[in-house]
Amino acid sequence: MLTVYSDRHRLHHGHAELIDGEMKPCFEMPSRADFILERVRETKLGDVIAPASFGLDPVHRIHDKGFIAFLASAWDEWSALGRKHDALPLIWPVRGMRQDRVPEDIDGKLGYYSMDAGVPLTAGTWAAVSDAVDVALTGARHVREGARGAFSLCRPPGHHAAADYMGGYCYINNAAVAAQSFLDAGAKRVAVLDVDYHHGNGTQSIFYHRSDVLFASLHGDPRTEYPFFLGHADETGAGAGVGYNANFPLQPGTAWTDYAVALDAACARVADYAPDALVVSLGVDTFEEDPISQFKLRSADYLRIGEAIGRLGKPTLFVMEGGYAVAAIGVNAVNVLTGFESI
Ligand code: SP5
Ligand code: ZN
Repeated sequence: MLTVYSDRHRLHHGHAELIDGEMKPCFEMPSRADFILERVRETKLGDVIAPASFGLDPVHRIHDKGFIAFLASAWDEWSALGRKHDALPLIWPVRGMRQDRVPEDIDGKLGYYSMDAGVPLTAGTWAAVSDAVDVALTGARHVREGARGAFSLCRPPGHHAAADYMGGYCYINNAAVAAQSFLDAGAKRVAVLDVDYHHGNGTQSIFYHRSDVLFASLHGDPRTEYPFFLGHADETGAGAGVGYNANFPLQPGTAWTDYAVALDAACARVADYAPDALVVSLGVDTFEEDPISQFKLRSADYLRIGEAIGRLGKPTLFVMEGGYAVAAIGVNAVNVLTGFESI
């Protein structure tokens, strides 16, 4: 299987995130991609290529233009004030506050265009996120041209980013932009299967009113897990999208036996939908040693996940999302891909 990778992910390296009341080094760090790439090479998964450039048109098919312009200029606006640390939001427009006016000040914009403070913006963030979406689009093009599967080694991840906000280490929703690119090239239906530990709130909200994308997600139950405010089982779509959103919230401590039951149910939903293409939001923060998660999957379980996805028999693009047990991230992510290829 082909891997698409850009070294420019490295330009995004946030210094700290707020966790348990402390500013701690970001769990989402450049070495994550290094370990995955190393494992891709070690296992001889296939060629590794650099992304092509697609420009912003495919990004604007999913994201608000004002939001993307904000991402592109935020660091300049921030650093022009003489600020040296990463840009972080500090206020959000919650219930009853105005959502219809975009502030002119950078502190206001950061809050307007974010859902949490887990998205540090640095001098290199825009270069990295704009390359990550090209990585996703290049993988999608390879699948469109006939590959059974491709791996877009995106960093930073994307599934918490919605049309007009960033959050949870995510800036541009790489998987959503890739899914839309299949539709724009003629696919009638695309499924997104999200196996990251956290609910893909961004992807869900982007496609919630649409029937041309099925979103199915397995994740920690939002009653007790981030992102808390989306991801419940009763969220089944709205308007034309009713019936095209499927959430499988799982309890803390979930290990393979229970996970496999939910995975089979999610895969059955994908199979019933009969998509022309499948995008997998591939997070491996379901691992038992993940530092911020509560599931108990083991490395061999990722082979089984890949096999289940392979049995769907669909042209499949894997888009990298989360996974913070850095030393094991390569083995776990590539196990999904080799499991897929073994079918
Ligand atoms: C792409 C992705 O996986 N994003 C995840 C963002 C999670 N951010 C909030 C993490 C809160 C963790 N709380 C657990 C603390 C353990 N001491
Ligand atoms: Zn995650």
